Amino acid sequence: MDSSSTVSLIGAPTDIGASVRGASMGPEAMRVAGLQAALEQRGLRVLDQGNLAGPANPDQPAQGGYRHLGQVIAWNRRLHEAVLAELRQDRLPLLLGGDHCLAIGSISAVARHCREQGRRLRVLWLDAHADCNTNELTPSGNLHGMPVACLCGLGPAELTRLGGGDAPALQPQQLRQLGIRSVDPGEKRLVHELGLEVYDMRYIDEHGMRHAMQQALLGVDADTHLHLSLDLDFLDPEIAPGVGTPVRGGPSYREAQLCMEMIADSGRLSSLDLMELNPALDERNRSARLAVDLVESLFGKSTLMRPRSGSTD
Ligand code: B3U
Ligand code: MN
Ligand code: MN
Repeated sequence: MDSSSTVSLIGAPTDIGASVRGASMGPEAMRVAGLQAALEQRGLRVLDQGNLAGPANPDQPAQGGYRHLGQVIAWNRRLHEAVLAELRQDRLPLLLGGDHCLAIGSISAVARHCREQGRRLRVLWLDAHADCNTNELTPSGNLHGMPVACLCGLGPAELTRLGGGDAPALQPQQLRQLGIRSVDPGEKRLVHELGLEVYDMRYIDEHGMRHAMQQALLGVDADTHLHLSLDLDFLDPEIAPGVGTPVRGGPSYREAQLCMEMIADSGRLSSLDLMELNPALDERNRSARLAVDLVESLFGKSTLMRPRSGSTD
């Protein structure tokens, strides 16, 4: 990612995978908070591709352990195509969610592009939740609690095979989860079975964000495509109240900034999901403004003292 790069904003205004309504308004709230101008300030070119269209939210109960599966498939298919088109034009896709079920479309497109280009992929998943349920394990049927399992091949074929072919989009070893503090009992077993590398809040409390991020970024090199999937409920709800499923005890403002700065310092960020902003629950758009603030750090608006490149200690 250099300063001549182009970022493409893709809005996906839906809350189809959640039970708390309102994430559908997320894309517009981030635009109102000045996302485009902030990126341009960082020297990036920005193309706002507008919002995708898709089925409305019928607010139905779960069937076979899934709520709104048909609609979730329709949204993710469109998103997969849209993200892939941007990657093929050498642009950095920035998904404006929308609930986190949309990461299935976004990350499956990134994984497909990396496979086609022979590039390594590392996915950082920042979230209060592990998002690793299946239709059998889920307490809610909400698909925003299942994208990690789907991306690893566990889920309905229409979602696990979005990019064509029959391999899952991701190998569990390509993922790193940070900030996790709410996991359902069956989901916990699956996280262990898959062998996911998780830096939960306990780890961050004991070892610090700096060490957790150093671990999460280990092995990222010049050939690595780094994807960040940022669920805004990763952040402590005291600083980011505008989310549908807040969980107390998340990273502070300073911890979140450090996390973004370390991603920026890696120089490898190549695609990004900004998910689960719920303006209906926000206070005067402050969570959206915080998201923009963090995005600025992700793209290098940093402190004066930068670590020497290559130094990791
Ligand atoms: N694990 C719960 C809650 C949840 C997951 N992701 C969000 N909420 N945002 C579930 O319903 O799967
Ligand atoms: Mn999530
Ligand atoms: Mn979450």
